[in-house]
Amino acid sequence: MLTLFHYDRSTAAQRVRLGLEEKKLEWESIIVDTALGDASQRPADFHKYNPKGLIPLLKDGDFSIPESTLILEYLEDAYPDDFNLRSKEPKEIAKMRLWMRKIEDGIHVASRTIGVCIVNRHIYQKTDQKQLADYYAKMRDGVRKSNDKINIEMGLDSPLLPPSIQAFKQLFSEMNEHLQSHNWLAGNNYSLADISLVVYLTRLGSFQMSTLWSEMTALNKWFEKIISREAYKKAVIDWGDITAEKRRIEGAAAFEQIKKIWQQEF
Ligand SMILES: N[C@@H](CCC(=O)N[C@@H](CS)C(=O)NCC(=O)O)C(=O)O
Repeated sequence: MLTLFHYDRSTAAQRVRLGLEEKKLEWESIIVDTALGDASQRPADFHKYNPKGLIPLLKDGDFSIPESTLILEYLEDAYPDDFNLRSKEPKEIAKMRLWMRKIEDGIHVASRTIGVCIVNRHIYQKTDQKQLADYYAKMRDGVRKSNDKINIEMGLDSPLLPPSIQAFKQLFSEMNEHLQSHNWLAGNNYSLADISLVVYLTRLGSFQMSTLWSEMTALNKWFEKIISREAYKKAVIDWGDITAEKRRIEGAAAFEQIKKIWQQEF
């Protein structure tokens, strides 16, 4: 039996749920939602399976694996007979992994920076400060912790915000250019690359930012194609986002400043 430790709005969890739903695999859900600054949500032995203490974490019987992109590859290897999200063609696999690599090369960290600067900082300011101190004491990734500290203190004036916005502008532009002459990111087939990156359009869109890339027609067509799939409904829409309202309000308030950064040449 597959068990996924996750929570509604996590982009990393969304991509794993997309993989599970596209492959129509049965899985059990266990919610571990520390993102509001509550470390007590983690099961006692969680760090044994994921030293970073983050979700998603997948269990397949007595085997456990963290890291969303590795979980997706594991599902392709372990369940090859179900709907295929990875080509058998070495060159297409390499192209797929190059797109996915961008996530760990900065995009996921940039997404957290944008989230903390726009909305989480307001949430954390209202959180019980003892609970929040415990959350940060238990955060094992020192870079994540110091980035959060800067972003909570400085919000939209954080020096980490402009390069994070620019990282997305660059990514979306590259995707748009590629998609002008290809149906999917890895070439001919819908793949792990598509489901891994689509979640960031959803995330930045939740901050009311999508007009920034409204002219990127190929990217938007690709997005529409994915969000109309049944798996996207099940994996993303149906799970929802308990912070959606806050994202919408704080995103709208931050829009002019974000737009200025987006329009700067770097
Ligand atoms: N590289 C990891 C990143 C995982 C990650 O950042 N997880 C976030 C949610 S997207 C998390 O657990 N957040 C909880 C917290 O911030 O306390 C992956 O791709 O799985």
